[in-house]
Amino acid sequence: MITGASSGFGKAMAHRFAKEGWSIVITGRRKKILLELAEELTAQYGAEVLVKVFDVQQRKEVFDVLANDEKLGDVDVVVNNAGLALGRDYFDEANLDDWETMIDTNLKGLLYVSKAMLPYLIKRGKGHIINIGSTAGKEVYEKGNVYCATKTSVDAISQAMRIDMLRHQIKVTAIHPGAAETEFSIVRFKGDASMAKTVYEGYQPLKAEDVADTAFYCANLPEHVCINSVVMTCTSQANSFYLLRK
Ligand code: NDP
Ligand code: 8X3
Repeated sequence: MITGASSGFGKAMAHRFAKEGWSIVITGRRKKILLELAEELTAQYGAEVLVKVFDVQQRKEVFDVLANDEKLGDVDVVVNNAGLALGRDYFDEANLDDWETMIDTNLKGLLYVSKAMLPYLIKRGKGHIINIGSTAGKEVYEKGNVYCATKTSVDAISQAMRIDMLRHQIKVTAIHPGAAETEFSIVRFKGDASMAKTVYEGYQPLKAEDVADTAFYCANLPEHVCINSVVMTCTSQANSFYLLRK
């Protein structure tokens, strides 16, 4: 099951897993896009695809859609990918609503989805949670304040989950990508596509497919192997601070 499958990393993961014969559950808020994607995946790969539409911020909605659904009983891997940045502003100038949306989506949404899905994995005594963090959770940068805080939290929660899930033998992996060209910056800059484009100028950023490949690799290791954490950047980026533009 992949959250945020209507775009970017999640969509690329849906393609990667479906192509390799996995049955998948794709989720997000944009129903039309998800239904079209499901059709495409079935037509292209013959994949079995279930669509679940919900907003990860809405606690009741998440549990209403995900809990007690026998169709979700055999989910092996949950990828907590849905997330966003909103704005790039100094702390004192940033918008409180943006902050709340990032916290509610990137942190609380991940907690709700995990809590709703874990009973299925625990019942089967195996499974895998893959959380998408960010290099923004590894080094905090100027005007990144609350986005960086949510991704630092994803890192901490992933470590905590791995410890608490040990007794259930459930794997927890955190993948922390650097700059990747998806809808991410268009969302961050609230539809300003030219501003978003400048983020990726002068270098080759990661592609969504690169992150999908990594998630696929982590999800396909032998039962006794768990990749705990991956930090991945394009070759032109070393970390949040160092990016080589030509
Ligand atoms: P995109 O904007 O392309 O995709 C984001 C996905 O998240 C969409 O499918 C969107 O679906 C979903 N989403 C957002 N808010 C909600 C919500 N409230 N409820 C349900 N789904 C939601 O961005 P990316 O693919 O780049 O981002 C995916 C993840 O990767 C995010 O967590 C992001 O923070 C992280 N990341 C991104 C990097 C980048 O440079 N691109 C680098 C490092 C990490 P819908 O709108 O249909 O709800
Ligand atoms: C997204 C990468 O560098 O915009 O998490 O924070 S960055």
